[in-house]
Amino acid sequence: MRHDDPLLSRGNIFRACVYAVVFLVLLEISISVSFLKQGTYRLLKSYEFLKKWDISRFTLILESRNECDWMVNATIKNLQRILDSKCQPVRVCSISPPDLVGQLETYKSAPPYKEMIKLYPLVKPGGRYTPYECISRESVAIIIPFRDREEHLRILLHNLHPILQRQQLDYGIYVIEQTNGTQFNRAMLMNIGYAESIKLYNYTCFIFHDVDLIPENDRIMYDCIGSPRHLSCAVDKFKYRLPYVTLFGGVTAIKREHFEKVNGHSNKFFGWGGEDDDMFRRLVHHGFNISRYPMAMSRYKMIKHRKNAGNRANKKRHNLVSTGKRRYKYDGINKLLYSRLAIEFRQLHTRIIVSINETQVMRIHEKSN
Ligand code: UD2
Ligand code: MN
Repeated sequence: MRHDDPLLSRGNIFRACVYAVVFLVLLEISISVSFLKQGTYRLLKSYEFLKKWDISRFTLILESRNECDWMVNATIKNLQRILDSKCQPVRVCSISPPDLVGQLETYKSAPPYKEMIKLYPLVKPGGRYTPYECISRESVAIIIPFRDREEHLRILLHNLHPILQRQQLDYGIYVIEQTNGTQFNRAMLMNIGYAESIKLYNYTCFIFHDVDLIPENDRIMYDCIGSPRHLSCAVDKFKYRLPYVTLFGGVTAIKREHFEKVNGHSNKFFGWGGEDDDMFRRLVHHGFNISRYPMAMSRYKMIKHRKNAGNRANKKRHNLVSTGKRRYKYDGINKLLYSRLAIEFRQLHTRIIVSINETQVMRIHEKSN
């Protein structure tokens, strides 16, 4: 070995040491950065997951720790479901949701709102609900024409919310209340429900729902896949038989585009009767087939009631129905004249209070004819 070998000079050995140290430091830094990155990545992923899941539900779980057992149990059950889905990408909801039970014992009474609110903690103000375990195929507005039937409404809400949640629907419940002083106009209230609800959310499906009809089976899907559907075929009041084939009263489901194509319901029917027959004819006139579930399944209970004083049988109804075709184009959602007096986002429904001036409404349509 030669002592003057330039490769082994002190300077070179020193430099090699320095390079080695620098190399090790850089290696260390890059490893930590990559760990950090993974950590951040994981953090971001879990944040995204929480965001998808909806932070408010998470908060709800934390808050509910101090609440009664049922609330904790309900939220734990929901949490379990999410874990069961193994945090996989959220999928589209099935057309046959897994939690349906079929024939139901209906609730014939309901607790006061203060109590009922606690039973449905996942319903957001305004009666809105969106499933977290899957993405709904459509968004559904339940429209309830209403006046002076508070108890019926409470019972209906108590029955509907759990069913709609099991059906995994992205839904909102809208109660359209007509002020006193004029004859009740069910069909026009349903048109108003359509017009007001689409201002609030992009609904693609409408369920028009009498306040006194309670579904007896949760397989009666409140969606609009396919043609317009008459849901309340078998009502206990009519001995579970269809009084006549073209009946379209009670509860109906209509896709937004179909509803718009027929210009909605007529606005001309003040008082009881005829408006449902007019809608049936409208739909058929525009080429739609009306579908129904089997009679054994689409069963409803009607809460017992008398005819309301503000909803006297409409003497003009037969004439209006037989001449309806002339008005379809002018009499509907394209000519809606009403005043919205209030909109209230209550815990289990949105209440929209409107006044309708019969003389003005009838006059508009005369001019258009
Ligand atoms: C039948 C129809 C209904 C409608 C009506 C004629 C069925 C099952 N039902 O119901 O859809 O065609 O005949 O107009 O075929 N309402 C109030 N307050 C009132 C009056 C009516 O909230 O003062 C609302 C409420 O949602 C009620 C609906 O309008 O369920 C129909 O009125 P009804 O229940 O008095 O009439 P009914 O049972 O003969
Ligand atoms: Mn009724």
